[in-house]
Amino acid sequence: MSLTLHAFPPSPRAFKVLVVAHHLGVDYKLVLCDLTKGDQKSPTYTALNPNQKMPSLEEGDFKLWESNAICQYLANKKPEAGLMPADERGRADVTRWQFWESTTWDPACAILVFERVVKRFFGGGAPDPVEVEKGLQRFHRAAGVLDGHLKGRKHVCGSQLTLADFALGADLTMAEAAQFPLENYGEIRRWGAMLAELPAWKKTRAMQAPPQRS
Ligand SMILES: N[C@@H](CCC(=O)N[C@@H](CS)C(=O)NCC(=O)O)C(=O)O
Repeated sequence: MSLTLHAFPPSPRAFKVLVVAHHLGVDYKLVLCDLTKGDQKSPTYTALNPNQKMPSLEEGDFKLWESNAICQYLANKKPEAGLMPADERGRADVTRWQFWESTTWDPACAILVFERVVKRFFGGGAPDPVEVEKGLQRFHRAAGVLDGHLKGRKHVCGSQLTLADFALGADLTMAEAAQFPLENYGEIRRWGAMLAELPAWKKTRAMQAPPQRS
């Protein structure tokens, strides 16, 4: 049965599911959900995902949205790759970091991405200094947690690469464009550099045309 990913590759949430598919070697068809054209609001797409947000997955009559759920679904197709550990505590650990990504890390990064990248990309005006300040505060709070956790660990969940690395690492694809203040977070920079060397990472990065600076 063929698997379709509806995604807008420049977005970190799309990057997350695409990089996992590439790392696992899962065959998929990409249907561009072009956010610049409002594809996410079309009646067809809304029937697939009533949130009118990408990414979404379709496989036969099965439809799934929420990027971390999609990543779990993909990982379960190739359990031998170990992106989702087999043991209960290992699974809980990965899931914990996926939840933390959705609730804490991504929302912090997203403020800076919106103010410094998305607004310019969509002609939405200059960054709002109040929002940028809020984004910086949240970023530092979250980055302090992640950086401290990564000390002494090669990957987020220890010695093995898991979905947690892909979930949390996806936002780093915006680090330069959104000027994430990473100077004092050497562990995040070390871990991000390791992720950037993965073949699947390079392949997915190549699909992420950088937003044009105006
Ligand atoms: N929690 C969702 C977030 C999805 C999301 O916010 N997608 C954004 C792209 S970065 C979107 O499609 N935005 C379109 C819109 O809000 O109109 C996930 O991880 O899948």
